[in-house]
Parts: sequence; C-alpha cells; structure tokens
Amino acid sequence: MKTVYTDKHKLRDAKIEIHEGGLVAPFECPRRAEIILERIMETGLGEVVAPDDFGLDPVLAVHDAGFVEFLRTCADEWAAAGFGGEAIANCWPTRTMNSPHIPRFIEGKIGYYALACETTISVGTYEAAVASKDVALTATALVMNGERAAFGLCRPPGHHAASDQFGGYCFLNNAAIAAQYARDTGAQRVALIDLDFHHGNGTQQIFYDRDDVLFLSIHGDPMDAFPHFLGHADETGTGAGQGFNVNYPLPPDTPYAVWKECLDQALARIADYAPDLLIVSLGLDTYEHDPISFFKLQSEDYTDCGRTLAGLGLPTVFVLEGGYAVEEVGVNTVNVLQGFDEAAS
Ligand code: SP5
Ligand code: ZN
Repeated sequence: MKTVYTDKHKLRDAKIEIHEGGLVAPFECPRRAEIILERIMETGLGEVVAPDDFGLDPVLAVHDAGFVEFLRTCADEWAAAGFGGEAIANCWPTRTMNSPHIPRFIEGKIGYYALACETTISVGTYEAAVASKDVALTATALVMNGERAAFGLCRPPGHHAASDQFGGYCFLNNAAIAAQYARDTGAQRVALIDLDFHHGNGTQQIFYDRDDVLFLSIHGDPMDAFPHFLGHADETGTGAGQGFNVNYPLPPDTPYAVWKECLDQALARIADYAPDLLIVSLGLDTYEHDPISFFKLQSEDYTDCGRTLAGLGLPTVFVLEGGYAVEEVGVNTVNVLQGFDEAAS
C-alpha cells in the first residue's frame, strides 16, 4: 500500500516532557517517523507520496475555531509574555473551578485548552500538526478514490486531541478529521478503530453523540493508565450516538491472545455496522517493550493483527498514533501493514 509522508513532522521537536516527577526528552520524537519511513523503504511496502494541502476547513469541521487559533498563536504569545522555553500548562479549570470565560493571558489560556501537562507547545508544533492532518487527509482521499488501503505516517499523533483540547502528545485529531472528511466526500458510515495502547479520548469525545461514525478502542484500563479519566466500558455514546461508542479497557500485562479476542469482537461489531470505510488509529505502544505502556504484544503479533484487519474486506486508512520503543517501531508498524497487504491481495 502507499504511504503518505512529509518531512514537516520534524517541526515538532520539543525538548522537554514532564514524566514521573522530572523533565525528560519527549518520548514522541522525530526519530519515530524516520525509522518507520526507513523500514517502509527497506521492505518495499509501496510508493511513498507527499501530502496535498487541504486547508483548515476539514480541521474546523471537528475542532473549535478558538482552539485552532490558540494552537496557531500559542508559541508566539508565550515568547511575547517574556517566558523562555516551551509553552506548558500549569493551571486548569477543574471540577470545582470552572466558568465559561477563556483567559486572556497565555498562562491561563494554555491551561484552558490543555488536558494534560506532559505535552508542551514548542515553535513549529502548529505547522507540524497542520502537516500531519494533511497526511491523514491525503491517505483518506487515496482510499475514497479507490485504493484498497493507505498509510498516513502522521506525526504528531492525534487521538487524544478533543474538539477544543490538546495533550497526550496530540494537537489536531488526524483520525477524526479524516473520518469527518470521508463523511463529507461520500461515505455514509465510517468505523474508526483505535488500537493505540491509550484510550482515544479525543476521538470518542468528537463523535460521542453521533451514529454515523462508530468508534471502538482497545486500550489500557484508565483506572491504571493515561488518559486516566475516560475510556471505561460503560461509555457507550449519547443521544443518536447511544451504542456507537465501544471501549475495551484491559489490565496490565495483557498478552496478544487476550487483546486479539477484543479485536475479534470489535471487528464483528464493525462488520455488523457495514461501514463504507474503516479508519485505524494505529498505535504501536501495545508492544511488550514500550517504555510508557503495559501490554505484552510481540513483533510477530502485529503481522497477525494486520491480516485480521484485512479480513473485514473494507477500504482501510491507517493513521499513525503512538509507539515509543523507537528502535522497534518501524518493524512493528510495517508488520501490520504487510500483514494487511498479504491478506488483502
Ligand atoms: C499518542 C500517545 O500515545 N500519547 C500518549 C501520551 C501519554 N502521556 C502520559 C504518559 C504517562 C506515562 N506514565 C507511565 C508510568 C509507568 N511507568
Ligand atoms: Zn498511546
């Protein structure tokens, strides 16, 4: 299958992340995308193409305009306030401290729009996030125009980004933007399955009240894992969306055999839904040696996962999310895509 890629991801190159009581180099780093691209070349997976520019309309179809403007101006406003380093939130509207007013000052504004503080906004972050959504949209357009599948090598990732919040290394929700674009260009129903280790809280929130995008996520139980406050099995959708949100939270040390049972259940639900398009939020942080996660998938399991996904027989867009065992992320990603291609041909 074709891969969509651009070097612009390198513009997201933050230097710090708050982790376990200290500052570390970010897990979500440019090398991740480079090593995946190298593996794609090495294996001859397929052609690598550059993204087209889709502009901001598909972004504003799922994200709040004030939020997008905040992302665009944040790094500059931070510098203009006389602050050094990278923009980082240190105060939030919380359960007891909440009003509709959006602070004028950048230190309050970033707190309003942040859902976590591990993720800074550095110079270039917005430009990289815009390029990343174009990668997802270009992959989606390829599939809407007849390709069986395509891979959007997105960086930064997107699935934690909600309609008006960033965090969890995510700024714009690439998969949600892609799903909405597919709806707006002819798909009646879209299924979006999130296989990243972490719950796709942003994608869930964006489509929670809708039945035209079925969202399913297999992830570390939020009782034990980030994003901590969403991703429980009792979150099933609301209004017209009731029954169209499906979560599979799993405990520490979950092996592939157990994860695969959830995948099979999820795929049965998708087959029943009969979508026109499948979007896969592909995170590789389910890997046994991932530094921030707790599942036990092995490299060969990703090939089986890809084959299993192909069994649905649906036009499929893969959108890269997380995966922080950097040396192995290329092999694991391409194993999914090769497994899919083998079974699809
Ligand atoms: C896209 C994506 O995968 N985002 C993940 C963001 C996770 N950020 C918080 C990570 C906290 C990890 N704590 C691990 C404790 C066990 N060592
Ligand atoms: Zn993740």
